Amino acid sequence: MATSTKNARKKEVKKETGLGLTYKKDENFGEWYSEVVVNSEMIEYYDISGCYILRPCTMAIWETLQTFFDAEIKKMNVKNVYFPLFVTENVLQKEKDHIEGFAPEVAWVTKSGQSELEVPIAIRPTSETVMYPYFSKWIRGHRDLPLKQNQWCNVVRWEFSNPTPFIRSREFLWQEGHTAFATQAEADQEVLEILELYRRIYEEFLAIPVVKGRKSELEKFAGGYYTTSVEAFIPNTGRGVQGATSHCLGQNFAKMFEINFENEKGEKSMVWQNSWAYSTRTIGVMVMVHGDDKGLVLPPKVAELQVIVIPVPYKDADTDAIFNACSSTVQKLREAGFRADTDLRENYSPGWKYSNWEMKGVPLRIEIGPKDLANNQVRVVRRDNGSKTDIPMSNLVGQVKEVLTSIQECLFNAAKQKRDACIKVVNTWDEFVAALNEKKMILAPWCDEEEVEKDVKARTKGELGAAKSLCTPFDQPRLPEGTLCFASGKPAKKWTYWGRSY
Ligand code: 87F
Repeated sequence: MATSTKNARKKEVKKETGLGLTYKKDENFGEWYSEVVVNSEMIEYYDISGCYILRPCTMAIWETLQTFFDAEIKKMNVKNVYFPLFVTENVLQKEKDHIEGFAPEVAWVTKSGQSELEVPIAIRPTSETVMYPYFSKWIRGHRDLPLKQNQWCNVVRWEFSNPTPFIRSREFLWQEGHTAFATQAEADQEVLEILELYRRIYEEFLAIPVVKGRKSELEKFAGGYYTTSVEAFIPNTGRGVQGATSHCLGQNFAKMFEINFENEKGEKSMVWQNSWAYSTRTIGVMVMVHGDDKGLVLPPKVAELQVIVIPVPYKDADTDAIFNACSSTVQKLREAGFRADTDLRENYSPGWKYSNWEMKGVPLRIEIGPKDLANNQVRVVRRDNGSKTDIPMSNLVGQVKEVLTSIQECLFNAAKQKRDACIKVVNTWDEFVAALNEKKMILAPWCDEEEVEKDVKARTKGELGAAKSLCTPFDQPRLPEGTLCFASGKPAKKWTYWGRSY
C-alpha cells in the first residue's frame, strides 16, 4: 500500500475508534493542538470561526481557577458585579485613544428581527467604558474609596488573525477587575498583589513557570499608565504568551470619565485606577505546555478527575470480585477527598480504556486484576511519566496522595526545565537573530526606547511574525556598567525578554 493511503487509513481507523492522535507534538504542533483539544473532549468546534464549545472537563478547570481567584480577591475586599453585555457607540467611543487601535475588533448588533436598530449597539470587548460612567456617579468622597469591583463574564473581540482554541478566540471567558483608589501608592500595591495571584494560577495550579515583569511602552495597554504581566513560553513553537495582565491606569480614565472625589482636606481630586484580567487562555497554555503524543496531561490540582480505576479481568477471573474491588477503591478515594471514578464499561477492553483516559489527561490510573485482588494491592500508573508501581490496599489513600503531589511537582519541574533550556542571553544583534531562529526566549540588554522596539519589529518581520518585547522581568540580572543595547548600540538600561509571541 502506498504510504499516503496507509496514513489515510490510519487516520480513518483512529477516527472510528477514538484512539490515539494522528499528529505528533514535535512534528506538527498546530495540528497536534487542534486534535488534542477535540479528542480529549475539552473543545467542540462550532460553525462560527473562532467560537468554540467549552465541554465539561474544560469548565471544571475554569471553575477551579475561578474558585481560587474569587476567594483571594474577596479577601482583598473586591466585590463581584455584573454590567451589561451591550454598550452604545457613544459610550464606547468616549475614550478615543484607548479604542482607536481596537475598533476593527468590535462586534455590533444592527438589527432586531428584520428591522434595523435606530442606533447600532456594540458587544463589550472589555468594560472600561461600560463601567466608568457609574464609577463617576458612585464615587463622591474619600469614604467611597477604594472602590474595588470585579466581574466574571464573556467578552467578544472579532479577531481576524488565525483563531486558536483558548489562545485566540472571538468570544472568551475572563474576569475583569476594575478598582479606584485615592492614592497611587495603593494602586501600585494592588497591581502587584493581583499579579502574584496570576503567578499562582499558573505555577501552583497549572504547573507552568511564568516570568513576572513590566510591559514596554509599545506593548502596554495604550489607555493605561503602566502594564505588568505574567509571561509563559511555548517551547515547541518558540513563542511567548501573555498569561494575564495587571494594569495601573493612572488617572487617564478618571480625567475622561470625571471620576473625582473630595479628599480629606476637602479638595477635589482624581482617583487612581487599576484594571486586571485573566481569561480561558490559561487553559490553552496548559494544554500546549503539558500535552504529549498520547493526548492531554492534566495537573492533579485542576483535573476534574484525578484517578481513574480500571478493572482488568482475565478470561477465567472472577469479574464481579474485580468490579467490586474497583468500586470500593473509588469509594475510599472519594471519602479521602480525591476526585476518582471507575470505568466499568463491558464493551471496551482495558487497553482501549487506558488510551482513552490517557487522551483525557487523567493524572493517575489504577488497574485492578486477579493478581492484584489476590495480593490485596493495586497497580498505579502515572500519566506524566508512565511509571508503574504496585501499592498495598492498606495504604491506598496515603500513597495516592503522595503520587498526585509528586505529579504536580514533576509537571512544574519538567516544564521549567524545558522553558529554561529555551532562554538565551544575547548581547548583539547577530546573536539575537540567531537565537530567534532557534525559537528562543531571548534575554537582552536594551536601551528601552520605543523607536528601537519598532525597529526590532520591522527588522524581524517575516512569515512567522515579528519579534517583540515580552516583558522586562522584575527579577533583573546584574547589568554591568557599559553594557550596550543589543539593537541600537546605545547604553543599555535594563534586561528585557524578547521573542515571537501569540
Ligand atoms: C478590543 C476591542 C476594544 C483589548 C480590545 O487588559 C477594546 C479593547 O481595550 C481593549 N482589546 N483592550 C485592552 C483591554 C485592557 C484591560 N481591560 C480590563 C485589560 C484588563 C481588563
